[in-house]
Amino acid sequence: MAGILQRYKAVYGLPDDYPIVSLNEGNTPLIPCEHISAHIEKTTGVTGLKIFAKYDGANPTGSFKDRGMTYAVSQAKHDGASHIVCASTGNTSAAAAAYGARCGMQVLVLIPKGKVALGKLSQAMMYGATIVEIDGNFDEALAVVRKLGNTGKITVVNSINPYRILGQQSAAFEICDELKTSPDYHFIPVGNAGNITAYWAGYNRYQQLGTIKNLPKMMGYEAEGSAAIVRGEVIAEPETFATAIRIGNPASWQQAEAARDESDGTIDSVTDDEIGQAYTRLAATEGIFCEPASAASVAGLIKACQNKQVNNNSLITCTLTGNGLKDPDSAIRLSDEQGIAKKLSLPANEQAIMDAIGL
Ligand code: AN7
Repeated sequence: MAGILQRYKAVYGLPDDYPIVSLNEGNTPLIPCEHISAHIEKTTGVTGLKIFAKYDGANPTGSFKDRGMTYAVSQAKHDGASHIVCASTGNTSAAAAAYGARCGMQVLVLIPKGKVALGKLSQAMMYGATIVEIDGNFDEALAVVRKLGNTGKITVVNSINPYRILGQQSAAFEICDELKTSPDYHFIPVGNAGNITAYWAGYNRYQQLGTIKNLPKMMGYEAEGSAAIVRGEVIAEPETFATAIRIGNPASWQQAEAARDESDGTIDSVTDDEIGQAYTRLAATEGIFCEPASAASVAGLIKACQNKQVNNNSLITCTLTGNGLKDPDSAIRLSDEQGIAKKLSLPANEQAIMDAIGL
């Protein structure tokens, strides 16, 4: 299927000669999660939830960032840019590098040294970006990127670029198109808070167009060690094993608070342990392998049900922002630590294997 700019050309009001740079992003699976629903019913008493995971790890570079990047890079091309730049915890850099490569632009990425998951780093390298590993965190990298943008010689493709947020609205359009209604609650991880801002704008746009009647409550979740919005203060040294959302000064802070307040939703935090439990539960019971940060949405759903913030029989969507293959180190570590993986060392002998698995 065509990418999001082609598919939603009318909603975006794009002219026919707009130079679309696309990898046929979007159109990602909306997967029912009956096992998570049953687990919630059993452990919290909240019953009858219809839960869907919007699995944006199925995008061409493995994360939701492709939705915004197709628009930001197309617009940069439209404007005659030769160079693009971003700061990134990994996924933005992978997407910028891919879309930049596709249209022959020079791509510069600033990443926190040692804190980018292996798959993401391999992507930026393969797509041929110039990679600057800084001795600092994402927030410090973004501060430098803003200054690089101020030179006027290089286009910033972080989510402070409004085309990124516009493109990311398409995930909300797809959800409503498929469900033929809006969800009651939308759960989403929060790092820079660009995506929660985009979904809220997307749902609002669809309501203005008359495609949906009601708006969901926006339920955003930061990692506890990086929970700037929840704590109401910049966190100088954010921490979490979910490195994608290891962000202490979210760029779209105010917009995220507005989405929360206007939708009567919440922005809360989940611990690394809660994220890790949701991460392995999604894989081992639903067959959905997302990256750790993505699981903050489902960890948030479980926490909200424990807190009785969710009504019985609600229609729920959870964004799973990135693909599990992005971060093989976390996958191997947690599946092992939690006893999800059953690794046996046995001779190449069928009887020994049958004995070991009890058949
Ligand atoms: C998998 O790539 O900020 O709240 O530089 O990769 O819109 O920032 C990534 C963010 C959630 C948070 N899940 O989204 C980057 C970057 C995954 C992510 C988020 C990110 P925002």
